[in-house]
Amino acid sequence: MFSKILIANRGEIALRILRAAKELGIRTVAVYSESDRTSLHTLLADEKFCIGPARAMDSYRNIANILTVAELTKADAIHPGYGFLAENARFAEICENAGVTFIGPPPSIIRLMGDKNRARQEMIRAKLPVIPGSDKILEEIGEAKAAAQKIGFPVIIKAAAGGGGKGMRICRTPQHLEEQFPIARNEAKAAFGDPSVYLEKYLSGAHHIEIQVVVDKKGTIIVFGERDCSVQRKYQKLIEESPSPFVDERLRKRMMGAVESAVKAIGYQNVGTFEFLVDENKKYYFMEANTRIQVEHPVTESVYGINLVKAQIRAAAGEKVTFPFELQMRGHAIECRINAEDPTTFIPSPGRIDFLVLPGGEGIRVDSAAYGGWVIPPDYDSLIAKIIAYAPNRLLAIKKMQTALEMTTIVGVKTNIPLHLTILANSDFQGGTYSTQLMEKLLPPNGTPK
Ligand code: MV4
Repeated sequence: MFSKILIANRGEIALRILRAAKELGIRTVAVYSESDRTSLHTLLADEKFCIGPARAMDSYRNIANILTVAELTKADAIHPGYGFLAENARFAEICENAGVTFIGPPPSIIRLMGDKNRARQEMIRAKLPVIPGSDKILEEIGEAKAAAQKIGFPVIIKAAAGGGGKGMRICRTPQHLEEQFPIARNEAKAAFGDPSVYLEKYLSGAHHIEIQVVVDKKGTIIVFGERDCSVQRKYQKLIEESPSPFVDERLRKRMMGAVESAVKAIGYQNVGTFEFLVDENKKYYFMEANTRIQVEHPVTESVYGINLVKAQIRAAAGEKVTFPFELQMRGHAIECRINAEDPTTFIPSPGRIDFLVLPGGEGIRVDSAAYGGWVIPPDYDSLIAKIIAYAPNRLLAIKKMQTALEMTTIVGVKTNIPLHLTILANSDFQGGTYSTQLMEKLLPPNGTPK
């Protein structure tokens, strides 16, 4: 096992990783930017180093500075968390070359899955169903129109270097595609330094279902039951739950089996998430794989009673990942992402938290690095807390979440708690019959919540 790990992240996930390391008896090194001097992860780590100015490019994405700290502190490993350098294959490679273990999959796997079009082709080879698509990068509009004609409208343009929804555009007609195609390429070039885009058939009213895996270096493959992430706004997940109210035992087993085949086919290692769309007929299609620990991992931890970050660290250290009980999904977990933002305009609301009361009690977990008096810097994402409710069944979990949100008091910054309460009270959400269309129904363009 490692003696010391460097946490190359900030906020709630840095604290989450710090706790896991401490439980495993591993010393921790925090790195922080100039705007994070008073952040909790730096205050609680064994050692801490400022790695640069607020701008992520100069600090949390600054490979040279992070590796300098790793060498200085003789850290055995680096945990990248999510975002920042978590899916940077070059960073993983540089870590390994410097003799520091990158806590994640090998660079080749990160690179493969980072190219969303290549990942699709690889999954076709592994015999997974994928969404009908162009199956190649489209360079010019003629090619794109021909591909769309074959696929059938509506289609969705996706950036090969993207993922997580960035640079995606839905096109309902050839005219629409003609207009959006150059914009999408420019956007992809600006956002990812790569204009490559491809097409997929756009499946409306589907369910966004993802499957978590943990693979150790001894050949153990652990596939977990699903998370439902259909509640998204502008491709930002808002609420996740496990199990999915839409997935039955038969579908779960089929999807878990498909992911196990995929893991074997590509030699996947460490933690990962395979994202699928599932249509009304319960047909599932691979979309993309994420080679990191995800924001929503706690819902899986809750229903399985395990610690995925500890499992991830053990896997990276070469240990066999085992649990002292039989793995089975029990009860129901829901996570709400609390963002410091205006609940109707979605404009970020950084600033000082004047007063903070977070919920607690049986079945409530809060993953947050926020505290009263903390000044939320404007430089990073607006996630300030994840509230996870766990109960014996879905209705009890919803009720527990509603109670927790009502008892949460955040003074000084605006939050999306009112939006969460609107979603939780919605009859499609409560009935478990919602799909990826829920937020469009709930928030008509430029309108106020229904
Ligand atoms: C799609 C899709 C429908 N068809 N791809 C969103 C995040 C990213 N990881 C993939 N996403 C989607 N990809 C095809 N071919 C639907 C989504 C999607 C979604 C779309 C609109 C509104 C809400 C959504 C919630 C989850 C997934």
